[in-house]
Amino acid sequence: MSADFGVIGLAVMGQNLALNVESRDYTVAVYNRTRFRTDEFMRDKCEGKRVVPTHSLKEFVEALSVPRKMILMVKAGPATDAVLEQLFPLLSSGDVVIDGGNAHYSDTEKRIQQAGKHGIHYLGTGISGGEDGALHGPAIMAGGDREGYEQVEEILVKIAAVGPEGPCCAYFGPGSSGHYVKMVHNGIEYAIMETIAEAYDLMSRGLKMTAQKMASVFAEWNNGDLSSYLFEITEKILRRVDPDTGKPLVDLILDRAAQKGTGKWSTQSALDIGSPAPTIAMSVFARVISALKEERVEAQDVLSGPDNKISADRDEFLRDLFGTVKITVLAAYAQGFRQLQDASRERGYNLDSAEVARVWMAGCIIRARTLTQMAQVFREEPDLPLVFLATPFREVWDKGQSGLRRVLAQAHASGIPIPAIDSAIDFLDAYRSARLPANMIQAQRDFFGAHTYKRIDKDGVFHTKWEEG
Ligand code: NBP
Repeated sequence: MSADFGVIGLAVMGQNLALNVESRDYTVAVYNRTRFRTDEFMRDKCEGKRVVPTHSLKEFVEALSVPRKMILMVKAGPATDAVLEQLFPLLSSGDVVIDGGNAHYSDTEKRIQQAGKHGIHYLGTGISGGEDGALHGPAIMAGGDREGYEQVEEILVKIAAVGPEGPCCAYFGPGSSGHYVKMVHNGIEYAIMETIAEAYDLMSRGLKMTAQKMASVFAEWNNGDLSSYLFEITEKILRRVDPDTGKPLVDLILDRAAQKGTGKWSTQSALDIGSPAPTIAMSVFARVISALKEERVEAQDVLSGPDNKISADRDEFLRDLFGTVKITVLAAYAQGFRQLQDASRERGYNLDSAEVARVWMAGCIIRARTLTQMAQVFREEPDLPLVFLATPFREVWDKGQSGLRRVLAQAHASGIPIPAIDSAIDFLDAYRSARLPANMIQAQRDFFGAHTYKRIDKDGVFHTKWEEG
């Protein structure tokens, strides 16, 4: 049987994506480095399905109809290089290779060049939605070879999630644009997760609320303006009780979060291109600090601080917190979209922000109701530098900022850390400041390094001998 499509890598994402493609009436060839995984997949999940198991890359390539179309769902980095090194010589000019892993965009650029030497169409493609999304419909962010995309578009569109504005799949532009969009998606994901964690901390440690009560708050928020996947799962997490202890399961989970790959890369790239993404960056650093568990435990007895109790009226505080969380989540999206625009200019991606918002509306981890409004805003003003400047989002700021400032004061007075929330207000207060203290920084730079400065009252470049006269 000649297969329409191939999947390389049968861990959680590859298996589910293969089943998704098969369910749309395609025959799928599959290959995994470790044979056992392929055999197990065939035995447990593929009975009666049009899935062709193969046990070598040569066999895999021969099982595909020409021009061959395939997706790699293997670990990003050296594992992907190892597969491609063996795969490219087996392929023919005109074949299409989609890298669906979370590759670093610079690796994607390099691989596009390598594929080009073999006449292969290479698509660096972000796939978001985790296990469930891969099976039922992920968000698909493709980039790279346009001709290649046209050959696989039908399949990708069919397997994608369907959002309020159609299938969540798009070709974003040349080079590594698809993987770059996915990377920033994950940066935003980090920031929203951190914001939720901070709100949970304020309610839990600050207001001493039970998990069930907090779940009800998240349910209410999820029914309103914050309606989104991450808020939905937070309610479910808070309601889960550990059968062994009868305690909320979340309370029993070690407070140490991993950070690697895309969230970190998103921040590194923001720094490289000079794009302001502090809320995303602080979310990465929050995970870095969380990993210092042993040090934190020791420091608790060394460094004094308040008792974490928030003594505000609970209902008023929760009302303020709702506005605070809305602004912080919006700051994460605002910074992410801004980074995409900056990167698009810098790297020639030619990204369409409205289309990015549309693809993120369903299937992916940061799907949220607010993205429909964001797509609309970007359609009206494609080069809008910051979503807060558009009326619906400016109103979120206008309505929520006094409450945010109260939450901030209470959190700091109680000693509960809120790095994402803090960074959001600092970012917005800086962005709306016509004059910032960078004049002092320029003076200092000129003082110790003769870096020169410009003046606000006359043209030219100036240097002062600060120690003289
Ligand atoms: P993993 O990222 O855990 O990768 C496991 C797969 O890579 C297995 O098939 C493994 O084969 C293969 N592999 C490795 Br490791 N080294 C290899 C090598 N040297 N040669 C050939 N194959 C090798 O799997 P995943 O969680 O399914 O994710 C797949 C991709 O999708 C990753 O790039 C990931 O970042 C991305 N992604 C994951 C998610 C998610 O929710 N998990 C979401 C979105 C994107 P083996 O069985 O022989 O070890």
